Amino acid sequence: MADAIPTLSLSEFIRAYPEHNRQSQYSRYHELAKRFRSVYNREPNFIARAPGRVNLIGEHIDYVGFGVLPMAISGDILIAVSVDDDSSTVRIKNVDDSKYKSREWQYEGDEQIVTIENDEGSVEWSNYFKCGYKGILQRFKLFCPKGLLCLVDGNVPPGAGLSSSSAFVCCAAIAVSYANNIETDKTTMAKIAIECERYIGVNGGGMDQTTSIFAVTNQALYISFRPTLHPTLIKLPSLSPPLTFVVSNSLVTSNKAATAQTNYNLRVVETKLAAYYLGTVIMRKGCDTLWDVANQYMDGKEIDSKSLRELANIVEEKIGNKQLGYSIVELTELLSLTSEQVTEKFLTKFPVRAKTFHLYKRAKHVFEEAARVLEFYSLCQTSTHSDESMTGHIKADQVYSELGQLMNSSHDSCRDLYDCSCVEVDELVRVCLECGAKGSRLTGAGWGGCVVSIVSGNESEEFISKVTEKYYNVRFPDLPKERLSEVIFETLPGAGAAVITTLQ
Ligand code: NG1
Repeated sequence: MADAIPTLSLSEFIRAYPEHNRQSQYSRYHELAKRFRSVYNREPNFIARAPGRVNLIGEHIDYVGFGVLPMAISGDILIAVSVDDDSSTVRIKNVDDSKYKSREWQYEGDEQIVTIENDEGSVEWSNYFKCGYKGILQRFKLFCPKGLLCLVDGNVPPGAGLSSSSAFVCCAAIAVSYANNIETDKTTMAKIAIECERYIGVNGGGMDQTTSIFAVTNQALYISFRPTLHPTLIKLPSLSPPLTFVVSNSLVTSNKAATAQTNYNLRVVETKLAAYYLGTVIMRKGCDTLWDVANQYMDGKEIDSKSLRELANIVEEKIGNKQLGYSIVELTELLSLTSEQVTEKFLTKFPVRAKTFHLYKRAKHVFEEAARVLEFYSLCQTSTHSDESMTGHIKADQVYSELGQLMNSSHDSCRDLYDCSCVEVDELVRVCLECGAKGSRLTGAGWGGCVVSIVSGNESEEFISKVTEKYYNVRFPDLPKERLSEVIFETLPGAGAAVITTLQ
């Protein structure tokens, strides 16, 4: 199949990891297989693999329908699997079995297998696997799925905005489909993963799963979602000095699923309320998403950054910046709906908790952030061939500065308009800029997690040591030195998901 998830031997796949890292990755796969043998007393049939991602720009706009610009990182989830033809029992274990307890279930029909209940404040880890399992069973109508013995190993930090949850869901979906001899293409797999991750209770977008599945080494992705899911591989500008991205973890963990009602899902609702309202005032008919507002505003023509900036101005004109947001009573007046209609239309599918809802700030962020993504994308397209001549240097400075400014404005907007940053992340962004980053911003859902900085390649080592001194040594003086490379690291665009069929 042309666009299927690649199935490769380890020696073919290992080239997808950065060179300095290949030997340790090779050992990691072999170590996983060895653990598998000692845990299950048999050989794994294959290892499924899916990476996390870092979003370069375009935060909280995928679920609204606007394009985003992420790339995969080399951190990933591996699931070693042995297929059991004689039963329908699924066993999953984690190499870190002190933190993630072994789980087992017998297939008895969809409803039984995926009772995905999260306690407030925590999420059962195996639920992410169950999302992928249920997604594949439902989509391909598998009534007699194979039994599976699985061992999971991951090195994407959880709750850090690097998409560990989607890497796990994608990896599980790929493992279950491969084990059941299902042939499918990447787009179908990405759509399944996007939909089934919502079983966890987060009304998420599609950026993470699409990146995990479609990524290609050394290329970032521009992903558009409307009218259809469409990832485009893009080359980052080849500048002199070379451009690098450094990811640094604030070490504030934010559990998106556990806080969904007051954070992530609430933001989705606020953008929907804003879309409905703007639709009624601009087009006389409420819209479902802010992308629909833009699409109708453009009368179906391509949405460009100029029109998105115009829409941000329309937000200024039409929705007052009501500091405290709108209560439900105020919303009923604004939208000319009854409170039952507001509840039914916006607050039922994924319940949220809020006294007031912010329409102005969320809509303004979304339109401006969507414009920034298009501007970043266009800079990447026009500056991939600068040379090392003097004009090349001048151009490189300019490109660095323009990309950096877009990233900085994105962070300011996440902090001030989308309210999805936190004190530590803001401090880390400030420190990164002081230490020489050309631009720096939170990446992923926020409320903690990681920051991504654009750094000139020949300065990245110095940058990392300065940030270590000013952030980690000050806030986390007890952090063991050997953990530093996990919490701050330079990253190149990594490869997407694969199935490793032999360890040769
Ligand atoms: P992370 O960083 O993985 O929590 C989440 C969403 C994305 C996107 C970003 C914000 C999921 C699975 N992931 O990412 O779709 O909306 O937040 O830009 O819902």
